[in-house]
Amino acid sequence: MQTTELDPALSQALGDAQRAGLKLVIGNKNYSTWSMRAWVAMTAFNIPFEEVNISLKQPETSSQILQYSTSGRVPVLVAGETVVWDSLAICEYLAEQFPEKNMWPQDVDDRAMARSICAEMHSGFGALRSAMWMNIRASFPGKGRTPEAQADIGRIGEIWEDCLAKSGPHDFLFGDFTIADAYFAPVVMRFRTYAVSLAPVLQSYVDRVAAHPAVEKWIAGALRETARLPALDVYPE
Ligand SMILES: N[C@@H](CCC(=O)N[C@@H](CS)C(=O)NCC(=O)O)C(=O)O
Repeated sequence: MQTTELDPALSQALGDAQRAGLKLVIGNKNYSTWSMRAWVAMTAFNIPFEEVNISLKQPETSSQILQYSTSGRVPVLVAGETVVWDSLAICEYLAEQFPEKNMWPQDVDDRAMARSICAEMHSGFGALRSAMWMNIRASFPGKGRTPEAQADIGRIGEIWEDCLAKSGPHDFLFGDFTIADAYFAPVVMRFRTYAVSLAPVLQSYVDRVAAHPAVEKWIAGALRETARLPALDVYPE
């Protein structure tokens, strides 16, 4: 297990994180979608935190995670005495702790929609998740297109189109970047890895999310990782 820093302004960031008392425990950046959501949200909104990396699927993974949370899963946010597990609970906690950051959309209807699509992502899209797992370093063009995964892709396209029709074709789902975009960032990674062909308005959203500085930082971290999960690095024939 190692504790790493966020960016080159290391001591400043780490000092801020220690003062804020926030620690985010995450899995491998290349593979861990739930970790990515919380990390991208915190990074995009400039919330300082100390990062704790745990390599998934190792003999010691479970005991390492259990040091932070009895859930046995990452991400985990440790905020002083408070432990918050589950990516959605973490995002809600942060939105409440940092109201000035507007992590959710400001408009009440948009906020309801943003929460709905995050909840749908959180509880659904199982076919996409299992047939088209996240592997940022890999390239699996055309793989994983089971009928059920195709249906999930169609539904995600419908959600994004709906949001972008209201916010604008050059925007994030609700205008400025929000938790909802962080929530769909791992889907964006999958669409790139599996070369999903999309309508231009959706493709440009994918490109925009991938180019967001917080997402770029996560991708760079995934590319730097040396841990490999062989079962996820090759797509079975
Ligand atoms: N619903 C949870 C899912 C968390 C989850 O399944 N995390 C996976 C990694 S992405 C995990 O911790 N797996 C434990 C393991 O592989 O030992 C969330 O939103 O945080």
